[in-house]
Amino acid sequence: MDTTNGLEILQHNLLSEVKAFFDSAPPLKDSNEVSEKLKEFIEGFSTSQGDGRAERVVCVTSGGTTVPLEQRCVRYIDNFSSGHRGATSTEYFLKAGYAVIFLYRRGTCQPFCQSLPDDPLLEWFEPTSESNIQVREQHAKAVKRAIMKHHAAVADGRLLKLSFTTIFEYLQILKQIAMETRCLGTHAMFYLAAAVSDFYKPWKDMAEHKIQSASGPLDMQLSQVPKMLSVLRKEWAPLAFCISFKLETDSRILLEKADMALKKYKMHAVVANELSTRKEQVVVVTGNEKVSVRRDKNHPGDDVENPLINLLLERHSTYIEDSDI
Ligand code: 9Z3
Repeated sequence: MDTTNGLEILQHNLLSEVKAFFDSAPPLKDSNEVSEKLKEFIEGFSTSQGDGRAERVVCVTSGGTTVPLEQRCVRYIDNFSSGHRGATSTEYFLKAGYAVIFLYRRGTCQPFCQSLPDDPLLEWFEPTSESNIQVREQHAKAVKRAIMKHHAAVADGRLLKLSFTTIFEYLQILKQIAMETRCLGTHAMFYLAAAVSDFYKPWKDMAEHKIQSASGPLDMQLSQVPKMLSVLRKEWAPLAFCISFKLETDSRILLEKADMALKKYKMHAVVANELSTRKEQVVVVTGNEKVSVRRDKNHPGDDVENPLINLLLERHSTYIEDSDI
């Protein structure tokens, strides 16, 4: 078997696995609505804005996917991701003039909510009369700021939020986004910060009802989730600028694994982060550099996402310029 032939077979196998994944996944409940929202959102950015160029649109994925263990799901496998990275990055992308499709796990961090009070929601407010309420004075500034910024981004048509819970929903919506943003060519970016399950139980092999404990210890085999990053790059959005994340808990293997992911999935950049230091420091790995990016500790409240997004914006600009030649 020569190398070209070998690669073709691998690619063919991957595409069959991907097809099997989507064919057997439970259909997305609001697929048409998602599609309509995407079309409407992207319409304004794909056409000429004076200079005949598309505007820049980034899809930020955020939070972790769940893996249901039963069709009428009682139990599922989850992961730690809080969605902080995705939500904070969204704010910086918006600030830089990008339009953002924020694909997030329900219940995880949202853009502009970082400085909101930790108190339970109902304790932010107090009644002023029988029928009126107001935000408590100590929270008023933070709440007003968050609401105004969020409202401005959505009302300007620059922020579209789509939610997922399961691995099935996540990949189906990601595919829809990729297909809809193809018209933006190199001006589209994928910033894949969501923590995506590597293993899953195919829908057709899943128990319909709650797994019974009376049957003794549970021995369950999980299948590997097909490597969608490859498919995203090659099939769904071949011109988009794609950034994936590599997470490890062992810093000794992190950069090597990020390098492997860069080459294997043909990403434009891989952001390497270690679980315990992920809010302080990341390393951006590209074909010819490894740039360490740190949070500026001299500026309280500054996040590592600030310098990270600045660096990626520059790389995206270079990518667009180089592709225009
Ligand atoms: C990341 O590495 C993100 O930076 C974090 C952010 C999930 C660590 P938080 O949501 O954390 O702010 O709490 N995301 C990607 C993780 C991932 O699943 N990567 C896959 C891999 O490592 C490739 S898609 O194999």
